[in-house]
Amino acid sequence: MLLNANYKLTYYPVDDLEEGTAYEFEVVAVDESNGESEPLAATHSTLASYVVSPLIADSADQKWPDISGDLVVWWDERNDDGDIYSYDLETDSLKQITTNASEQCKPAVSGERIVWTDIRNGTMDIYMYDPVGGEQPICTAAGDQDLAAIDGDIIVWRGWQERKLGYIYV
Ligand SMILES: [Ca+2]
Ligand SMILES: [Ca+2]
Repeated sequence: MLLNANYKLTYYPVDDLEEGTAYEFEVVAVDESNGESEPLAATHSTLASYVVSPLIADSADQKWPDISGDLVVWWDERNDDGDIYSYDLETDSLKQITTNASEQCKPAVSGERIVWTDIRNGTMDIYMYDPVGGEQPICTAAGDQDLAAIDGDIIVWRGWQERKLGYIYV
């Protein structure tokens, strides 16, 4: 996806989808450079038709999903204040990523690497899981760090105390 100063990425929540119903989704670029929202006709791209079906139907709360390839991750409250779970769409396998009793939340995934916000140490920190190295801390600095995102070998997050963004190469 190409983004520059004139464009921004916006997510529109989709409500009231009915299970078993097929929906078509469309990607539309909007030019707001003149203060108006004008769809750019040449950039319309219709995606495949999708049928809505639940991925996880557990009685506890699940939210903050993210996806990379076949791997879906989310925050899951079935055990404590929050754990990170993953679901591999190719192998149909559910996996509990974190087991710590405090809250892990707001996960993001890139490839097989999963990052999240973790409060096990008393402030918000950034942790990561990958199948080779297992669970490891990425940033446990004083103050709060959250909103981690990952793309390949680069992780970024928000540092509240530092009032700036942090990053690390893994
Ligand atoms: Ca937990
Ligand atoms: Ca911290």
